[in-house]
Amino acid sequence: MSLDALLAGLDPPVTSQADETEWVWDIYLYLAIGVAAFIAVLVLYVIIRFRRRDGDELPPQKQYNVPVELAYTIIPLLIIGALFAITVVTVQAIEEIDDDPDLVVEVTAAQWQWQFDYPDSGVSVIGSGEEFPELVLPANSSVTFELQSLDVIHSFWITAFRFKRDIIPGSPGRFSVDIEDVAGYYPNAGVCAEYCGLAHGTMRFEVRILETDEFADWIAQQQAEGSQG
Ligand SMILES: [Cu+2]
Repeated sequence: MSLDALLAGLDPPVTSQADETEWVWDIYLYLAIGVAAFIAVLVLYVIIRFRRRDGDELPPQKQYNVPVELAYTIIPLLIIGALFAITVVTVQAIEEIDDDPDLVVEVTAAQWQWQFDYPDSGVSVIGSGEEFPELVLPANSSVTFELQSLDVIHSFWITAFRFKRDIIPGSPGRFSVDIEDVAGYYPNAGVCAEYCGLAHGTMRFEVRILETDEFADWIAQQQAEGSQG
């Protein structure tokens, strides 16, 4: 896990897309640390080396220094160009939609609750009162999420996906992820990340990632409970 994720106490990434996002984030982070350290060293050097001494005149004054100016123009341009290219390539990869995923989950957001529908199996999960709904997903699978809002703008955010997407009423959205071999329970993973009214802060959900056969059992159990009710 990267340094910033460690500091922020985030769940580790659970999708290959999240790994890519975190990889890009780490490049920015460590480059920024490197540049800041380099500048700090230069500033300290100048402060000490050229500090005013008793009786000193001003040091020799120069108007320009072509090699230095070229260096501090070209090097940052190269860095920014590289970051731009890395970002564009990664964003395009992350935005790729899987039209034939292992699982489709329809996410419906409304003030102030989440509903998760599994259209292939007719299963539906919705939160009730104080209880957060649980989004159950199979490990080692591709999942496409279809997002819609019934009222205002919400934002579907699973921190372990390192990804969030606004859900705008009247404008359904989609995104795909490849979930890795990361079966586990992530109780604080799901959040609405767009202020959507009074109870926005309680608009959360839990995430549980199950092994393939456990997921099939869970679906069967939900179907049985659904047909009883
Ligand atoms: Cu919301």
